[in-house]
Amino acid sequence: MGKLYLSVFLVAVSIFLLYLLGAFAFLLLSLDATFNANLVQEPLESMLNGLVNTATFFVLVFPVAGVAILIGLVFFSNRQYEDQLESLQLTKLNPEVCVVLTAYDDELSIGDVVSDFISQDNVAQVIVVDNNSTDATESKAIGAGATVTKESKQGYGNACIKGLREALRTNASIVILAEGDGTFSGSDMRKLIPYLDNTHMVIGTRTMKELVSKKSQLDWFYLWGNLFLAKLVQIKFFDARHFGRVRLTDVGCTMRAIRTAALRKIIDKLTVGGHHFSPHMIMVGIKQGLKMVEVPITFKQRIGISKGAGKDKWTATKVGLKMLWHILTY
Ligand SMILES: Nc1nc2c(ncn2[C@@H]2O[C@H](COP(=O)(O)OP(=O)(O)O)[C@@H](O)[C@H]2O)c(=O)[nH]1
Ligand SMILES: [Mg+2]
Repeated sequence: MGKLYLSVFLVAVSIFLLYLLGAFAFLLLSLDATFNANLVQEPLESMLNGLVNTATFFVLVFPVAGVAILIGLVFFSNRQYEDQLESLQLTKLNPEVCVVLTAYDDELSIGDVVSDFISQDNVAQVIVVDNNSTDATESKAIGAGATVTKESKQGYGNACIKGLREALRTNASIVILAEGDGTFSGSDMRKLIPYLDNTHMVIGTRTMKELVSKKSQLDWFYLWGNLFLAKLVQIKFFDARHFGRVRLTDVGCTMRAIRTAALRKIIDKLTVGGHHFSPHMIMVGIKQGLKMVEVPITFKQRIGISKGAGKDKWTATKVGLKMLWHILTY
């Protein structure tokens, strides 16, 4: 069904683009015709008139066809629509939370980040995944009260998967995933967790101007790139009524909350070890039928040196292209 939606949607988008092209041509030709009205010879004038008529056809017929298709899509989607709102309320009032933090040579930040997350309500354990750090990441994390687990397979995704697996061995009913680089705030857990009452996973989005530090790595390049990829995921899992089964604006935000039971359902299907893990986890979740929403969270300046997309524009482009390919082929 997803494929059908996608095809129909792509046809509708193509029609709309053709319409824009037609409208543009119409505009150009009308201007041209007016401008040249007194100068041109008759044959040229009649040719222009013919073109203007063709353009009028484009302008009138395509929007009507486009709107008709979209109405049909929404109608069809409405008929397929089942009530999504079901209460998934957590059984316990104060559910136990396990926090997973990724870390790769993050000695400058990891201590403070662990202290920040560990001091939040209901946090039973903070697990730091040390991905072959050569600095004092491990000792700083332990010093601040975290449990450190090692992942020898290099890569951001490998680190995330290892941490999520470890979290499943605890008694927690909620798992929070975040980075140990100081960009995320423990207090944002309070923004994510309430939505787990009605969903299985809550993904952070770092796109709100009011919540993102100007000194953070998110300049226009990252924001627009993320937005583009996020909309692509949305289109891939299209739903005409809500414009996608999940509304997304960010595909690179590590911070997210997931119910342990839902995590158990997807853990063996998480296979991406690289930096394109974030959209991978979202798509695996959607495919497995997890309900999810995106919620705005804060994003601060990174402490220490970025080894991922935040390193430079070239690295960001490479990560973006990997994400693009993965989204298209998943
Ligand atoms: N780049 C990278 N990051 C890793 C790796 N293993 C774990 N990480 C952690 O994954 C997170 C993302 O990396 P980071 O350097 O912050 O990239 P950025 O968020 O794109 O700037 C950080 O918490 C890293 O410490 C790895 O092999 N490569
Ligand atoms: Mg980071």
